[in-house]
Amino acid sequence: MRGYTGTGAALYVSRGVSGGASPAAPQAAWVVAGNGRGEGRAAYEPGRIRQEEPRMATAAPLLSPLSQLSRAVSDWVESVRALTQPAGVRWCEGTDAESGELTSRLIREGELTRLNPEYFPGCHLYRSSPSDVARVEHLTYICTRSREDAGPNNNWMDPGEAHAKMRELFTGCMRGRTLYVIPYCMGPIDSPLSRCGVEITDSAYVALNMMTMTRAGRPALERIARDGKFVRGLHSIGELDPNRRFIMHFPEELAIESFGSGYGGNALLGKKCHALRIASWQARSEGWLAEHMLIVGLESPKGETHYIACAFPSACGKTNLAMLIPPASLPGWKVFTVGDDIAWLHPGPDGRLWAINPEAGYFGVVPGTNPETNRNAYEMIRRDTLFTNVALTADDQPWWEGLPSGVPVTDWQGRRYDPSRGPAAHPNSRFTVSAKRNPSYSPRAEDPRGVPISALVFGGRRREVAPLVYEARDWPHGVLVGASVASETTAAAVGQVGVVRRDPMAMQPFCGYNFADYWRHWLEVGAKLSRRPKIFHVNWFRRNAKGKFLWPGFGENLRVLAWMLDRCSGRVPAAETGIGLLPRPEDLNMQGLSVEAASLRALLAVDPVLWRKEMADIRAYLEKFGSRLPAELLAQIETTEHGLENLAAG
Ligand code: GTP
Ligand code: SPV
Ligand code: MN
Repeated sequence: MRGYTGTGAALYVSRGVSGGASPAAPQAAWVVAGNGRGEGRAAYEPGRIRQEEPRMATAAPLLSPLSQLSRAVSDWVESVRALTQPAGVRWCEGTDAESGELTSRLIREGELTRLNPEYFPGCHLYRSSPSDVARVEHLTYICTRSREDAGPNNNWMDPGEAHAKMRELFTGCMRGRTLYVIPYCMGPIDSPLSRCGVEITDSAYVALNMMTMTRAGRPALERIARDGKFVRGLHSIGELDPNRRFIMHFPEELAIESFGSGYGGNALLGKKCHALRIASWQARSEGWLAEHMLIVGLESPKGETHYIACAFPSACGKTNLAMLIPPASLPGWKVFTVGDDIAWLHPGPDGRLWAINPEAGYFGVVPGTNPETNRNAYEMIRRDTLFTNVALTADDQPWWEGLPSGVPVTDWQGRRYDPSRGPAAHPNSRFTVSAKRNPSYSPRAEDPRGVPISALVFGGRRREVAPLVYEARDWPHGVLVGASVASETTAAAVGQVGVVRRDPMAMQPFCGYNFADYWRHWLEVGAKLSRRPKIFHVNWFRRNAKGKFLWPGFGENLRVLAWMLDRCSGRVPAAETGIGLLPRPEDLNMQGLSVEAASLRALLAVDPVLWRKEMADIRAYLEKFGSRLPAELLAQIETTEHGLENLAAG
């Protein structure tokens, strides 16, 4: 198909190029940036909540062509066109009609399969290349002038060398293909906390995903034209050859170059590449935090609402916690999702931390989703959802491990299902769906100010050591707790599954700079806040000797969150242990839940022997960061070690 650059240009009413007309959005929270034409300068009106992002009218011919909105963007597109030599260029408007058109095209070309329209209306299946099913951390690089700025936590390459390598791969790589230009905004389109980017890709599947996952299209490009600043993300699927695959980040240039994968975080550049790796770098210089966190609102039976943000590593329960359904035995609680994967946290003028979700959709783990674990998620993905790498039943319904019914006949690779070849759905199979399909979507998710955060929660997937929940002594100790997160690896990244590794703040794969500098930045942000959130650590994944989970998880996790809110409001005391503050058993609401007393004891125990070993391991890990490691973290380790000695003695 030919792109539509230039076609019918005579019909458009040109408003000229306004790129770079106004300075970047101001940092002071809540002030809505002007648009360079004297409009929209008003300060944020409290109480006014946008339910809908502005969608462009369908009368496209009356609007200027996208290619004329921003000179900086069109110059870049032109240079990429010359390099990659596509058959056509298509600028994405971001309308539903356009998504429909892309979908039809992918169906025609045999890339998408329409799922049973009776049970799954508007749903489709995409099968990725079998060697392209997850993020590739070993092929992901941070390219900064100084190697130390990337830190021991990242793969590093010299920017000149990386550009040269990528240039070679990108040369002529889009011949015979369409080049899609996707302008996008991460965050509510009118929020001063949002940031924009443009992804160029030769994958219609990636374009389709980006249109669900971000606020993509004309409004984003209009904002870029006003801001004059955007992240450049260049992506090509190349030949999908794992040996010619690289995900390169140039934080100093606000640029991303990704080649050879069409999957998730490797290819949807607004997500991990921009909203975490590049944004974390920007956030450090601008005084905020870009984190791998869900954001959820909890309304208690008394009508008190608190927002919390939680960082768990990939495939460790963020989407599920963000969409939690309160158990029947905890009547009166309501839960609202603001975000399920990424949070941008800004110190507000009131001394609190305010969060926006930069994303507009969910790219969620499919296996395990069922009416028992999460009815909302299960219902959400029954319509207008793009499935990647699930299995099929005989009547073209999607199927995955963890469903209570249905029989898979075709596996995720499109072969006749044979259990001896492994699971029917890939363990990292995903759904892409608009956040607006979520029955518990918070109206505050569109609030340009974001939401105020009462508690930050770190967590990991650990069969042992880490108790169900504990509270950090204070912010600096909370930074140590975050920096010490360890978790079993999952199918979200290529590599061995189930191996415990350090994953500080759940950001090991995503921090765009040296962790030592990042922890220092965390300490500094905390010092600036006058109303700091409390910091907690949770572990829903403790197991007994037989390998069975000790805690029921999912909706029942609300009991733990309720205790945190009691702590935030100063309603209950807590038990001092060496590692932090634990609930007294009587303060966890266990009404209507049967967990054996021995299990609960194990869940709330701090074993001094295991923990001394754990602290030695944490110390050894942190010391790898050398002299850049903030001394405050070492001091916090010492305090904890001391506390553990006393615990052993006591
Ligand atoms: P990413 O999208 O990769 O960042 O994952 P995520 O952190 O959003 O994880 P998600 O909520 O999708 O859960 C991943 C897997 O863990 C799924 O198979 C869930 O069913 C399972 N899971 C989530 N929450 C719990 C829990 O509380 N207990 C147990 N046992 N399993 C859980
Ligand atoms: C994760 O791995 O943390 C994800 C999926 O959320 S991906 O978009 O592939 O990064
Ligand atoms: Mn994630």
